[in-house]
Amino acid sequence: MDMDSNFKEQTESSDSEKNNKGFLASFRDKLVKTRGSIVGRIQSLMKRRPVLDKEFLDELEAILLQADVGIETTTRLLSGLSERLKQAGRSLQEDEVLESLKEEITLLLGSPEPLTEAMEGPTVIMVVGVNGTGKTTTVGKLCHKFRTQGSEVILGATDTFRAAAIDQLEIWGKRAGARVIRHEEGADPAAVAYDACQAAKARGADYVILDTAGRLHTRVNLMKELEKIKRVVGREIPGAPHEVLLALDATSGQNGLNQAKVFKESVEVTGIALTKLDGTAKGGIVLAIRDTIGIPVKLIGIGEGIEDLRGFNPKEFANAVFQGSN
Ligand SMILES: Nc1nc2c(ncn2[C@@H]2O[C@H](COP(=O)(O)OP(=O)(O)OP(=O)(O)O)[C@@H](O)[C@H]2O)c(=O)[nH]1
Ligand SMILES: [Mg+2]
Repeated sequence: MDMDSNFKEQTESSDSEKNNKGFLASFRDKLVKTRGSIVGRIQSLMKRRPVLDKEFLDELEAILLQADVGIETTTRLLSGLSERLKQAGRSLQEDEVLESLKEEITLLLGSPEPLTEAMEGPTVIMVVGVNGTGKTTTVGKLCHKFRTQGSEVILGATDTFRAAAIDQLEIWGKRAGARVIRHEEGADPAAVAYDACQAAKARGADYVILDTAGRLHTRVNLMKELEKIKRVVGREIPGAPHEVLLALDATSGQNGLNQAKVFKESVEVTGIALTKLDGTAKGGIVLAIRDTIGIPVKLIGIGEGIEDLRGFNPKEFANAVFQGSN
């Protein structure tokens, strides 16, 4: 099964969300902290000020800034709402406010962006990011997702910096049912990537997912290593890597945005896997990333379990956080 149908499935599930309350409810539960922060506070603001007026916008601004939405994005959201207020020529009521916010947020986040797939041969996905952001976990979850769709996956243990990293990937490979290509600790990561591509071609695998190191002696070394892996896989498989996913910890706020800028400049990140969204009361980073960095959020991690990965769907996200406002 190809990757398009994988993500189409998720998009469809959001389109038919009325028939899919269970899925959305569990999604909302996972996002309870995000909601507790932005939406909980917006809802309590609306109870106090049930109309969208100037004072409402001032208070909303403070809430968004505190939730890591960032100044640029907050300004854009507020000007969108002010515009609506002007056009209406009157104060807006609670349901109109919610609807407007949902629409503005969906607009800001754009359309869902599926993972890019190879025209033919295996699709190569590199997962990059600083240490501890959730790279290996994301690789494991993504592998499981593909496996449950009947795809053949090869994992590459290109984080050779620590032996434990290789073993950790091996465990995920066993859980998800995928072969792990590994070398010794300290081996050349590009050689592991090369072998993973060879193995994928030999077995006719659908995907190669590479787990990369988050920490090296210096950032320059790390970026050089990632560039070398990219070059090597590009020689082995046309168009590879098809995705360079940056694992970004949703709890890292402004720091996360800075990481995204650095990685974007060095290794041409094609998408963000935003991890630990379940563990933050500041989900505003979702809005800030898209708006200020311009890289689409493609996946979100909402827990430590193998199933806790979703394709990111802006409309679904807006609906989930604005619970009860369909
Ligand atoms: N709650 C929660 N925890 C997560 C999520 N994703 C990863 N984690 C946890 O974050 C920790 C670090 O995850 P790893 O996958 O090892 O991170 P990494 O980027 O590979 O780390 P290094 O290889 O050391 O750079 C682990 O305890 C994971 O269980 C998520 O979406 N939600
Ligand atoms: Mg790791």
